[in-house]
Amino acid sequence: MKGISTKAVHVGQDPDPSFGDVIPPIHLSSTFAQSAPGEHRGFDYSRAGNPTRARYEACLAALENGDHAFAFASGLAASDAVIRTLQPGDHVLCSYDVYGGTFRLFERILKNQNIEFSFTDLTDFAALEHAVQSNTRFIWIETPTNPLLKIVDIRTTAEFAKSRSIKLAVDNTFATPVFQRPLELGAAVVIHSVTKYLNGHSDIIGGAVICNDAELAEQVGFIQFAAGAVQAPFDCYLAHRGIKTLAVRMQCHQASALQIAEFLEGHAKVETVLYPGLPSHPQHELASAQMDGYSGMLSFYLKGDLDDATQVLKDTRLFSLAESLGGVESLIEHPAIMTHASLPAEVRESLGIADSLIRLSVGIEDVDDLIEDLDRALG
Ligand code: P1T
Repeated sequence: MKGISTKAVHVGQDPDPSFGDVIPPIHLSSTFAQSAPGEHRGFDYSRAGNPTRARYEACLAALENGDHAFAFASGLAASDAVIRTLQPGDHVLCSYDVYGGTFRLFERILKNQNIEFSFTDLTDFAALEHAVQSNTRFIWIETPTNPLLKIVDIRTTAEFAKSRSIKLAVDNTFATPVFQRPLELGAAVVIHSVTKYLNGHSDIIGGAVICNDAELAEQVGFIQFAAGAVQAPFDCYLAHRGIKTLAVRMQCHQASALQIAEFLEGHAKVETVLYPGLPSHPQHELASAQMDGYSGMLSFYLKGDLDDATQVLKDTRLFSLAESLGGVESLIEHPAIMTHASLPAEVRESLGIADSLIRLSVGIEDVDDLIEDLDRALG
C-alpha cells in the first residue's frame, strides 16, 4: 500500500473477524478477561493497549511512513511525552514561532523539571548553529509555523541535528502528512495535534507521536502507558474515521486558502498576507520544494489597529471567531489575544504577532461564500 489516501482508508480497517463488520467495532472496555493469570489475547488493560487505539495508531504510523505511533489525549500531551524522555540538565532548542500552548508547556511546566529550553528563529540557519549547546537533545520546530506561516528547512535542519547527535522533532499539525512527511526528510519524531486536520471535524481533542527510532519509541510508549495520557477508544474511532477523508479535505482546504490569500492580497484594507502558497511569501520556493501543498492556514495584517481587527473578527458570519484550526468549518482568530496570549508581550512584538494580525483556518465551504463573508467584514 503506497498512496496516502489508500492508507488513510484501509490501514487498521480490516474487517472484524467476529461478524465481518466492514467498519470495525469500537472496543470501549477498560479491561480484558484473561484465561489464566497473564494469559490474554494481546490486551489486558486499556491504558496499556486497546484494540481500537491499536488500529488507529497503525494508521497514524502508515500516514507518516513511521514504524511506531502513539495516540495521546491531546497534542500537548503528545509533546509532553516526547520531552519527558529527556533527563534533567538536557536542553531543547525550540523555534520561537510555535503554538502559544507549546511555549507555555515548555516554559512553565517542563522547565521546572530541570529541562533547559531556549527559543530562537530556526528559519535562520546561522541562528540555529549559534544557539545549539553541548547538552541539546532535541531541536523542536513547527513548519509552517503557527501563526506566522514561516517555513523551516526540515532536511537541512535534520542533517545538522544528526551531525551533532541531536534529534529533530517536527510538529506537523499545519501541513499534515498529505503535504509534508518530516520523517522522510530526516526528522527523528513527528508530533501532531490530531484535534486539527487529522480528525478534521472539531469534535475531539487528540495528539500523536510518530517515529522510526526504536529506542525513542520504547521510551514514548512507556510514558504513554505509565503516565496514562491516552486517547480514549471512542475518540480514536472518530479520529480514525476523520482520517479517511484527510487527503480530499486537504486539497479543498488549500485550493480555497490560495484563492482567499490572493483575494486578500489585492484588498485595499490588507497590509500583507502570509501564505506559503503565494509567490510573494519569502520562503515560497522552500515551501514548494519540501511540501506537496500549502495547507489551509493563512494570516494577514490589516491596515489598522486593534479596534479595526476586532471589528473584522466580530463581523464575519461564516468564519466563526474561535481558537483551533483544521476543521471543515472556517475559523477566524486573533493570535495576540487568543492562541498566542501566553507568549510574553515583548516576544510577540519581536516576532510580529501584532494587534493587526488575523489568522484564518480556511474550511471546505464554497470559496465564493467565504470570500464574500471576508469582503463584507473588511468593508
Ligand atoms: O490543543 P492540542 O490538541 O493540545 O494541540 C496543541 C497544539 C500543538 N501544535 C500545534 C501546531 C497547535 O496548533 C496546537 C493547538 N493549536 C491551537 C489550539 C490553535 O488554535 O492554534
